[in-house]
Amino acid sequence: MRVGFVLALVLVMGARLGARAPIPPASASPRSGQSLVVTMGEYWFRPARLALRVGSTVTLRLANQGVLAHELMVGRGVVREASGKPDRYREDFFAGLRVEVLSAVRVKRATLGKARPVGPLAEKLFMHEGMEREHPFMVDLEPRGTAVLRFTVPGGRVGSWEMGCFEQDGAHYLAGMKGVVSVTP
Ligand SMILES: [Cu+2]
Repeated sequence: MRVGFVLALVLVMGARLGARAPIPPASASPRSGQSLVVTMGEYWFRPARLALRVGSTVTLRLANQGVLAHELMVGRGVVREASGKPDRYREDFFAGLRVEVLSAVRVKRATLGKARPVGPLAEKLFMHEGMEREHPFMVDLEPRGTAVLRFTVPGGRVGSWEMGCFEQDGAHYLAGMKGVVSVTP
């Protein structure tokens, strides 16, 4: 009786799993892809901690749910202007990375830095910032703006990074709009 019940339960669960999630192709391993959603508002990132794995292809969905424009930069070492206002990161997480732009809606501004854009949407998004190589990779979204980026995490990025928004002359950063991006092997 009990065995029959367990068997029935397994069958029901199996049927559900089968209906919801098609079996991935053989080439896809659990480590190969990460899908992350990061929302932004006054003055936060949610979640405020991201965990990335070396070698994984990350699909990052950014959404501005605030009433002000917000940006995402990921780096290390805050660069301050002469006035002392935080402006950007010295070391850019995205430098040298291929970044594919899968979608971009209500983008206020975007800088490519030393990242390499992939696809027609990326070329369009970064077209006006072609010469601004000193600035880190950055995507700044208007309220209700969204962007979907895809990149693969290289081995040299292991360690702790920071994500931050430096909008309004660094005021957002000073108000606490930052988070931790940890990269594990
Ligand atoms: Cu902000």
